[in-house]
Amino acid sequence: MHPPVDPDDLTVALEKAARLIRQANRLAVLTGAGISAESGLATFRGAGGLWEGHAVEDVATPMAFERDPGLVWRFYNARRASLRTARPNLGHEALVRLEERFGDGRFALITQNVDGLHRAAGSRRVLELHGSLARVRCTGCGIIEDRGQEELAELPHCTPCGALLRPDIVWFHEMLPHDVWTAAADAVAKCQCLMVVGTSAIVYPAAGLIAAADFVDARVIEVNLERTAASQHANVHLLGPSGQILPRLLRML
Ligand code: BV8
Ligand code: ZN
Repeated sequence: MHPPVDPDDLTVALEKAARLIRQANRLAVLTGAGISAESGLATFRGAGGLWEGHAVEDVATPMAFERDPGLVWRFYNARRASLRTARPNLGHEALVRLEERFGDGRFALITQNVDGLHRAAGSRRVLELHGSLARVRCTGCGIIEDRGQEELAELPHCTPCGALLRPDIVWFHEMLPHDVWTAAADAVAKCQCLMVVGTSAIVYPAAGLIAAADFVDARVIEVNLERTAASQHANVHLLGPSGQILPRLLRML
């Protein structure tokens, strides 16, 4: 159970967070699986980090795909299927309003999530550090296709070249897409405020963006149900579900 939150403490913290955001010329936001929890999507550590008894870190790797592509595709096809009923929640929508408020060039939405819900909510520019469940990549010719929510075969193959397709997702032990990572690191280096929403801040290099914000003296706001590895860098901790916290914070700006 989460510690009871004193409503007065939360109001004070929200007022401080709203002040930090108003004072920022550039705002960056880093999201994790927690922002999609209220859309009904499982988080990674929430289920003890397990899927069908497998640690995610053991399924989401190139070695697992090499060893048993059918198991890995079962994992991803199950998550693709859960997207068909998932809708963006009020937390995603609040970040769309925030992007509109700051305008291009002064706002960066960086996500570790692969569920596409930020784009579905209407966020115009989303830096997807870990790829996307909607996209597949050919292990032969390298072609990348957006297959949306289409149901894929158990072992999907490339039409042009016949090779096995893989999810266009960054697995553990894999490098993040260079252009996306560079844009994210640059946005954090230039921001005056970083809001960290719904992440346990365990996975690197994404989690490293939080210390990087601290390093450039940006103010850090954390939105989470509990304290995390990010909390040591946070100037303000907004304890509660992001689907409730973010719309309330937006109304105070
Ligand atoms: C790299 C795609 C190096 C997959 C993901 C040992 C061995 C091997 C590697 C490593 C190692 N030690 C460290 C590493 C590096 C490794 C890593 O960081 N491992 C971790 C586990 C320690 N990182 C990598 O491997 C990265 N690559 O390092 O390459 C390299 C170097 C040179 C040359 C070649 C390679 C690649 C990392 C990317 C992995 N892919 N995703 C998929 O999705 O299937 S990461 C995966 O975890 C997801 O993207 C997810 O987003 C991410 C982080 O998890 P969170 O989003 O934080 O989710 P979590 O469940 O943990 O937390 C949810 C939070 O929300 C909680 O705090 C909860 O309280 C909160 N919450 C819940 N509900 C709500 C809420 N908050 C608010 N409101 C709510 N309603
Ligand atoms: Zn191909």
